[in-house]
Amino acid sequence: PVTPGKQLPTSVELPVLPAVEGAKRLAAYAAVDDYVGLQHKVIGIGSGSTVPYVVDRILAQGLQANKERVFIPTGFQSKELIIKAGLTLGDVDQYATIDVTIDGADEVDNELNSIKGGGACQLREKVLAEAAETWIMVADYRKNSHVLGTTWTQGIPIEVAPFAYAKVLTNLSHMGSLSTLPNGKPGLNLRMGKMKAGPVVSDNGNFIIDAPFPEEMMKKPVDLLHRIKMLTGVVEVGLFCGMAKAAYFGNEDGTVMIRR
Ligand code: ABF
Repeated sequence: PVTPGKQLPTSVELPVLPAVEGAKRLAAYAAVDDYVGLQHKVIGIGSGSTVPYVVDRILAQGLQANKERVFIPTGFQSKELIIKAGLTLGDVDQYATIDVTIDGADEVDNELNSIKGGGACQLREKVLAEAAETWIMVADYRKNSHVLGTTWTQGIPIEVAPFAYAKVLTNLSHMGSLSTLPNGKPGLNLRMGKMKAGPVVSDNGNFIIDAPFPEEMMKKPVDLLHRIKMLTGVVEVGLFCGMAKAAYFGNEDGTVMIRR
C-alpha cells in the first residue's frame, strides 16, 4: 500500500533547502518519526546524502541522551557521522540484531526492491539491512520507480574480490549485461575513481563493477540477484529484494510518499 502526501508534523521552522535536499530531509525526518523511538537500543545508520538528515532528526528527538543506545554504521561515512553527532558508536559484529536500520537507496521499485551501492557500501549495507528487525529506505522523489534500472541507468553495483574482477566481468557479459547503454555510453564497467587513476576500492578492500542489464532482466530482480550472487568472486550485489518494511520518498511539494 502507498500513503501519498503525508505532511511532516514539525514544531520548528526548518531552514529552506533546494528542492531535492528538502525532499531528502522530509523523507528522513518522517521515517525517524515513524520508526525510531525510545524503546530502540540498537540503530543502524546507512550511507549517502539523505542519511545525515536521519541523524539530524535523531538528535532533535533527543535519542542520543541515553548513552546505552548504540548506533551501527554501514561504512566510513556513517561512522564519521555517528562520531561527529556525539552518538554512541557500535559495530555489527557486536550486535548481530539491530532494532531499526534506516538507509538511502539509488532506486526503489513498486515491490520495495532496490538498487543500492552507488556509494560502494552495499556489502555492509546489506549486512545491516539483514540484521535489522525493521529496515527502512529514505530517498527523494527521483528514486521512486516502477522497474529498477529506469532512473539508475549505470547498472547494478557489484562488489568483487579484486583478483576475480576480470573473470566476473566476462561472466556478467555472458549473462547478458549490456556493454553499451542506449545513450551510447559504456555499460558493463569496472568502476574507476574520479581521477581515473585506479579502481574504486570499497571499505572492505574490494572493487566495484557496475553492470546494466536489459529491462526484461531488470523486471525480475530476485532471479537476477541470485544469478549474479552465484558468480565466483562476487562478494555482494547491490540488489536488495524482499528486505524493506517501507520506503519514504520526499516530494518537491513538501509531502512524503510512503510505500509499505
Ligand atoms: C547509499 O547511498 C546507497 O546504497 C546509495 O548508493 C546511496 C544513496 O545516496 P543518496 O541518499 O545520496 O541518494 O544509501
